[in-house]
Amino acid sequence: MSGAGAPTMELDGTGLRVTIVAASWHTTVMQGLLDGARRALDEARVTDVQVVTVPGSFELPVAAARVAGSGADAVVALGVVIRGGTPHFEYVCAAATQGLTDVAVRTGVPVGFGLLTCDDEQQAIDRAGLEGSREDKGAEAAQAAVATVLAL
Ligand code: DLZ
Repeated sequence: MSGAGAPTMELDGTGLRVTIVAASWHTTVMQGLLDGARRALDEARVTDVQVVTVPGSFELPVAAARVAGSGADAVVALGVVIRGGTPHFEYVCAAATQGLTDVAVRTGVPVGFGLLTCDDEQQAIDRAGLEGSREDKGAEAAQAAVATVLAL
């Protein structure tokens, strides 16, 4: 985890089943998020990891709902939305964020929130766990999902 007040976490997720649901837009940034999530799950000793790929971030909630209802202990949702010239950005971000929240609360299956909502591509790169990135939000989302499973 990074940022002021962020916790350090030693996680043992041995035996957990975790599914990553990943959007496809902005491939370089998505690859960074995916690599970070996988690395964090590996460090947390989670070996049963599936990846489900959907077209865009708007589709993340339905994928998370299906996965959460199919026996996963936790879901890690990854996506990147970059602001354009229309209000579309706000709608996709709001739908994905509220939808993922609803899935977690309704199913009781923790959903790690690895959705980057950025004004431009540089902001996304800075947070994607790529070489030169300041932050690794894919890893953080994976750690949060596993930590929440272990806490409950
Ligand atoms: C249509 C669209 C646009 C313009 N931008 C993004 C984006 O930056 N990130 C993302 O994950 N998805 C984007 N999409 C696709 C929508 O999420 C969705 O897949 C489509 O509206 C089809 O339902």
